[in-house]
Amino acid sequence: MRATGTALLAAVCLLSACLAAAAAPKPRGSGPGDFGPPQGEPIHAQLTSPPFVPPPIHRNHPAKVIVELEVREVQKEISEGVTYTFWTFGGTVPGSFIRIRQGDTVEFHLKNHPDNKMPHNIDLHGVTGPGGGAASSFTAPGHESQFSFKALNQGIYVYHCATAPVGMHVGNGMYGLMLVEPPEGMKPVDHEYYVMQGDFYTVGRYREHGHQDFDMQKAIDETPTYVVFNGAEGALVGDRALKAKVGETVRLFVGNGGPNMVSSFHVIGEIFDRVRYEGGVHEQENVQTTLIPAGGAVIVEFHLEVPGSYVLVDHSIFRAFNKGALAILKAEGPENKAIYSGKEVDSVYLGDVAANRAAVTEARAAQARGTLTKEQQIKAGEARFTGTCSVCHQGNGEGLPNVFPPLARSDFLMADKQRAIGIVLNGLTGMVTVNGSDFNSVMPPMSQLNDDELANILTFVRNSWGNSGDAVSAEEVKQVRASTKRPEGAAH
Ligand code: HEC
Ligand SMILES: [Cu+2]
Repeated sequence: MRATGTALLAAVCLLSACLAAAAAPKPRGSGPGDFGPPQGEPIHAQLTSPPFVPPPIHRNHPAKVIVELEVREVQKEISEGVTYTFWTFGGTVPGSFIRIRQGDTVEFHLKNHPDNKMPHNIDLHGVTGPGGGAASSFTAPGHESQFSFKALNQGIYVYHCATAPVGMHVGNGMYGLMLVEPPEGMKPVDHEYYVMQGDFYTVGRYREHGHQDFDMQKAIDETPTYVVFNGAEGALVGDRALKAKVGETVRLFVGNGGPNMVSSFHVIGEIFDRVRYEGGVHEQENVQTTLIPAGGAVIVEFHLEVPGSYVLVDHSIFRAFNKGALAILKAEGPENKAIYSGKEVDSVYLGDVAANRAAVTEARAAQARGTLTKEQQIKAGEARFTGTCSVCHQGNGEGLPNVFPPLARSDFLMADKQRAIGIVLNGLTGMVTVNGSDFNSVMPPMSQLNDDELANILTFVRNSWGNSGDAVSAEEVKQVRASTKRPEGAAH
């Protein structure tokens, strides 16, 4: 009985879906579209590196489009002072953006640079055919493969390497996006940008300096060290932030390379006017957070009403603040107090991500050379103090009466260097007396900071606002970390 009821219900639903589909005009370019053989001279596709997107296509006929993509294995920074060997399509993570028109015939050339160590291939999700091109494009270092396909379906499609071990090739950054425009083109907007999330697995901890290798076990366990946009923590902040002006419309092509994580993509302070979820032709409106599966992509559009920093995050929020999944879109222009009263979001949300990276970079380079000075540590420490400690102890180190003790001219802080290191690593609870006032509150352990960060922060704190003391070295922090116990649940 039950089964019959379900079947009946399904039949009714199917029927109503059919009716609805018949009533609604089908968007042009939806469904497979073969508009005949390519016309005119072959066109060489203009590919772009992220976050840029090739210009819109103004063509009213199908063409033969030649795409040349070169695989390169490159060493780059994944985070400040942390290098990683990325395997890339075109030298960047994500790979070069490909833009074609529905019905185009693509002659695809995959080149594997002779300096590379690995064979590679490409599976384009926008290709109709076995493996999305994978079998036809297997290419050894120093070789080139060629295959052709007709782009039957419009949409935004992920491409990725599919050479075994597939997870490792994808996990090293081998993915990108291909846009197949509908024949009538896309609605013009003021800015189009290309953003793609990916998760990375390194042997060392988050922000552990030096060169880091791929960690297969972490990848299998799906415990990423980094989750980032465009291949590196901070790839789209500061000078490299996406830019727009108040009054303009922005279209983001957002992909998720994975290999493992699903993205809860959100822009802090914006509402997506339109989302082509899953990259399909249907639009959802007024969306706060959109899900992007691994190996999937979306197109989001919004209009900028007020100036400020809009923060792109994976709203699985530890990834944003502790693994790097954070980017900035900076909108400039006049305030509109009727819509928003104003005040920067930067200090509220960004913390040490907005830190003065130059100071941090300089200190790290000096340390590598063995010439790190106290002054360099102070500058780098100040950058990290902001947003890490300042939320409680305040930017001027004065704390808040009865709640957060002062660090400025703190007798307690300056009395014992080892103890101060231990407090930051392991937290502090119970009664403390600072400059004659009692505090009985809780400071959480901050052991997620690495030895250099902690050493620089404490060097800054012990030499600011009237304090003066010697420098704290990363070695000292390392020793305290090894010889003390952190509370249950704290980072190591
Ligand atoms: C979430 C709030 C919070 C954050 C963030 C925080 N602290 Fe604290 N801190 C406290 C509280 C509360 C106490 C006092 C704990 C108690 O009453 O036992 C304290 C105590 C201290 C003390 C000892 C007392 C003093 O004033 O000398 C030091 C040193 C200190 N913190 C340094 C830091 C540093 C450095 C950072 C950043 C790495 C930091 N704290 C981040 C809340 C915080
Ligand atoms: Cu590969």
